[in-house]
Amino acid sequence: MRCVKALQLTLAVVKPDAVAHPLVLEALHQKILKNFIIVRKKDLMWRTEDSERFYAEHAGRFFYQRLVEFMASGPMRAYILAREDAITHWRGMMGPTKVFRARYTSPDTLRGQYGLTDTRNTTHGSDSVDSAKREISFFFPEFNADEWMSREEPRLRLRQ
Ligand code: IDP
Repeated sequence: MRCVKALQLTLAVVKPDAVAHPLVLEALHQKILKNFIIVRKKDLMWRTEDSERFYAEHAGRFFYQRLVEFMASGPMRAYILAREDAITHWRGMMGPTKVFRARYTSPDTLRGQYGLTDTRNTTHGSDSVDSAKREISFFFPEFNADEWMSREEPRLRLRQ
């Protein structure tokens, strides 16, 4: 019997700058399909209040207002993704936060390839197990992660 590590869930968001460009959105979607099991997918748009709530930890930082307005400026696409080490894998695919750094040190990452500015940097990804749990509930309040882990995960893991 093959023995593989348990699948992990993470939240991935394609931000408004990338959703606005159909070819970029499609390229990101294809990369996601190749690397992850897509558990849920949703297109949505935030109100400013949603954006403020989601990024509350950054309140007071110089880029906060710009970030909050940008994230509520157009449609986004959110995914719940699964694979082994999904959190680290997606963060690695995204690349560094700052676009200059991404472009010069990690040109093959999503931000290195498609990022426009430090704010308009294509994607968001949870950075820990706790934040994945919280952020999945934020975007997909109807999704029951515990139930998915007990019912779907064992079946999907064996297919890997
Ligand atoms: P992350 O998205 O790589 O996890 P965080 O530090 O959590 O980075 O910042 C959240 C978001 O805030 C970033 O993705 C980016 O859109 C924005 N941001 C972070 N640092 C800066 C900055 O120095 N200038 C402008 N925007 C920033």
